[in-house]
Amino acid sequence: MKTSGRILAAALLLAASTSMAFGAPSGGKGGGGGKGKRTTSACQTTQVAPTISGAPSTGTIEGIAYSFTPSASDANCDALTFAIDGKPAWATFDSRSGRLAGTPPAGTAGLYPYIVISVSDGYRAALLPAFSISVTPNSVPSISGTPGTRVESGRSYSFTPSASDRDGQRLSFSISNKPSWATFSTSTGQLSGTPASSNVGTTSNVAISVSDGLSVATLAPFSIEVLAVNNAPTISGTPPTSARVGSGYSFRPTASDPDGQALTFSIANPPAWASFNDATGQLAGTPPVGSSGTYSNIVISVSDGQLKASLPAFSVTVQEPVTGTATLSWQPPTSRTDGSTLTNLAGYRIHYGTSPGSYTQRITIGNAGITSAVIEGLAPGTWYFAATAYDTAGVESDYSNVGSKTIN
Ligand SMILES: [Ca+2]
Ligand SMILES: [Ca+2]
Ligand SMILES: [Ca+2]
Repeated sequence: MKTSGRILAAALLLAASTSMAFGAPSGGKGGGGGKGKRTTSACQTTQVAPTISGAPSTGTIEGIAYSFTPSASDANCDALTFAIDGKPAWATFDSRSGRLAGTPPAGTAGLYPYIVISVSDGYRAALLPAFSISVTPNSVPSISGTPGTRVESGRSYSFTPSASDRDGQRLSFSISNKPSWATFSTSTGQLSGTPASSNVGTTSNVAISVSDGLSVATLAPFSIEVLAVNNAPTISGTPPTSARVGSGYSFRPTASDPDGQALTFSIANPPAWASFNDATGQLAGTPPVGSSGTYSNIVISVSDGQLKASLPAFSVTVQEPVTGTATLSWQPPTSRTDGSTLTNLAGYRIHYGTSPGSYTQRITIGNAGITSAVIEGLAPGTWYFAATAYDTAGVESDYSNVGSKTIN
């Protein structure tokens, strides 16, 4: 390559010196042998050599395109053809335009000297001074970054490496072992996506590489673990806010966990008279005598072992038991249903209950001379009362009219 460059350059120099030594040929010969010569009045008839000029770049980098096209003209409008000596093997040369172009591949770094581009009009040649192209080695691109290695399902993940190339070459990215839930940009190297709960697990040996077209650099392989998201349990329910001494109190919240985890319950500020079941969340008990008052800031919570949910704080007010009394009075019967006189009246029975005609309670008054009674200990509600009379033979009358009283 270099040797042949020297020979051709010398030959062309000889041709040039010949032209200079002997001067231009006579006008009679002008255009006689010129192939494709244009015969316009603007073209000079006295044959002269073509001219060539241009300043070729003298350096490039492996992988970086090189191009040079000289300027050439001929005053006689002769068709011009170009030639080159010392052409680098990685370049091509166009004899019609004189363009030298190519991209030196990896491994071609070095000096390409004695490149001579010439132009000929078929009679004479002109040439550019010999030049060299220095091809410098490609720099491997660099890639860096610290990718995230864990992501919760349902959350977005994104990682973009930093990459650069000292030679300014266009960079492209590639990936191996890409997670199925992620997408990858070959232009930016970004790995991104949102894993679903079905993607829970680990993808190992994820490797992102960058290439400048000649050399590849790879980021240290990493793993991405998709973690199952734990959702908080839920708890609901409306606890009764009042209780009564001697009456049972009970509340059990409704709770569940979206992930199906086992739940445990806890309570803050439980009333002393109640017990709490940490497996069911039930708060239950009977306020004893003397426990009336307000029990505040009771908080029932549920936990899945990690996350907790609580009901709003509530209070339970324990009230004294309410009982009422009813005072009944009646008039003793004096006759039987057949009209005969009643002579052996023995006593009365008071029947009562919370629905008329259906009496669950009964008291017997075994003295015909008593005509009134006070019934105590009646719980809140409406009570209905009726009286009967009975004689010494045990014969009992029908119910009297019904009286009622509402205990608040
Ligand atoms: Ca010419
Ligand atoms: Ca490079
Ligand atoms: Ca959970």
